Amino acid sequence: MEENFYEGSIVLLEGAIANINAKLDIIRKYRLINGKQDPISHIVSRVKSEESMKEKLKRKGFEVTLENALTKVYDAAGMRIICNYIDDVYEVAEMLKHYQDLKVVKEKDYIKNPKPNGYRSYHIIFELSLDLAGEITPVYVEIQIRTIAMDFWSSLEHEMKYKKNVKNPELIVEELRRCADEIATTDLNMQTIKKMIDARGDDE
Ligand code: 0O2
Repeated sequence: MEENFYEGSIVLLEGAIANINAKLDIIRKYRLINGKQDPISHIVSRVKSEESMKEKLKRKGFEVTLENALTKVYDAAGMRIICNYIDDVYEVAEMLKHYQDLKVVKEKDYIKNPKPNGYRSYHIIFELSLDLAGEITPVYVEIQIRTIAMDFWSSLEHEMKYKKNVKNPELIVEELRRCADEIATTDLNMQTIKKMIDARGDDE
């Protein structure tokens, strides 16, 4: 289905995701052989479905065209990097920013500035200069970096948003907001405990 809408550009979108996945794979392995901890728990990626892309283009007031999907909306290619700890989120963001072929187009820190509903995540839109045998082609990739807990929350909230005829929506929104705050506190506590464990190891 996606192939029809994105036409040949699907190769660029999938290629951009594969390129960034390969970069991360090398760093993760290199860190491990050098005795450093892996800041990433797991990575999920996708090319935005045709239906979801068309909906987003309309929502943002753009004409539904392939050109607009590739240049006006930046998440046709999307990756989600899930980390154990909050510090890891920022470390991964910095790691990616060091690549010369990745240019930051937009950055949003919804961890320091959560959305009113409680959504927390670190978003970066990169423009990847994809080298096609000397022909440099820019491709946008949206990378969302968040903790396991933030990701768990986000999945449930996303599920609610897209479900029709939900009973007690106000109560659910309020409960989700409460859980988001609890999760934020737990993330901070887990980070502190982790630091305490690592500091003890250094003394020995
Ligand atoms: P989907 O269906 O998940 O793909 P803007 O920069 O504001 O012009 P945009 O793209 O709305 O444009 O930026 P934003 O706010 O950074 O959101 C990008 C993506 O982050 C969304 O894509 C969601 O995947 C995720 N996101 C943002 N806010 C929320 C939220 O409140 N709850 C959840 N669960 N996810 C959120 P899409 O295409 O909107 O949605």
